[in-house]
Amino acid sequence: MRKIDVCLSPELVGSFDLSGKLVVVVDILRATTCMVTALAHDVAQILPVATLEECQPYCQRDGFVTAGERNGIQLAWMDLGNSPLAYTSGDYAGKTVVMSTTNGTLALDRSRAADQVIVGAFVNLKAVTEYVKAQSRDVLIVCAGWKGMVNLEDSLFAGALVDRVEGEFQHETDAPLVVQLMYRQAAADLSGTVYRSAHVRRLHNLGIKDDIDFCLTPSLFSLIPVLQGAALV
Ligand code: 3SL
Repeated sequence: MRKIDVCLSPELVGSFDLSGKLVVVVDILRATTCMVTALAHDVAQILPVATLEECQPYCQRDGFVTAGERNGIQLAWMDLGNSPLAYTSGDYAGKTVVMSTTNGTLALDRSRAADQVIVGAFVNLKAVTEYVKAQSRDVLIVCAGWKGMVNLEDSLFAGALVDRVEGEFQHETDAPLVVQLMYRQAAADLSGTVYRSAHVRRLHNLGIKDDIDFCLTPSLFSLIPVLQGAALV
């Protein structure tokens, strides 16, 4: 039977053997929701980079858009912050988005040794569930968390995914059961639960409100970003 496990923080990725695995990277608020939304609105590709130094050289380059944040705040030289709503107009169709965020792009960077890396969010949960069920590899869900710490919203997504593939995967450690139990407890009022999280407080303190409900909307898109070389497509 295939196995599934959950890595609750990018700091723990080194404890897992990624070889042969399908890794699902998740940063609900807001990086992976942005990635799904951007590609669903026809950006050509996304180059996720862990550091600002890797991102800045693309500034003002034809065909490129720089995007992201540190501590939730867009850098002055970036074209875009980290709001998924920025992509819904389709204004960036055909562009390459070079994205660097506090946790999400770091989690992706640390997952590169996997057999395949895909991007999950509530906005593509159904598609990710179907993809995970249909393929033959063991699965690791990598939660971006916050600066090395566990967070609520990514753990809840992991729990939702584990719950939906129940019976088809053996749990490799107790982490899948931990997040599944947490998700089942929260499922009746998922957004009410996420609104109690530290990151919602952080975003509210920055005046960011609309992004949160969008990020919690289930299965808006059927697109699954896949890492191919350096780019998400
Ligand atoms: O850490 C990240 O990758 C971001 O998604 C955080 S924020 O929501 O943009 O603050």
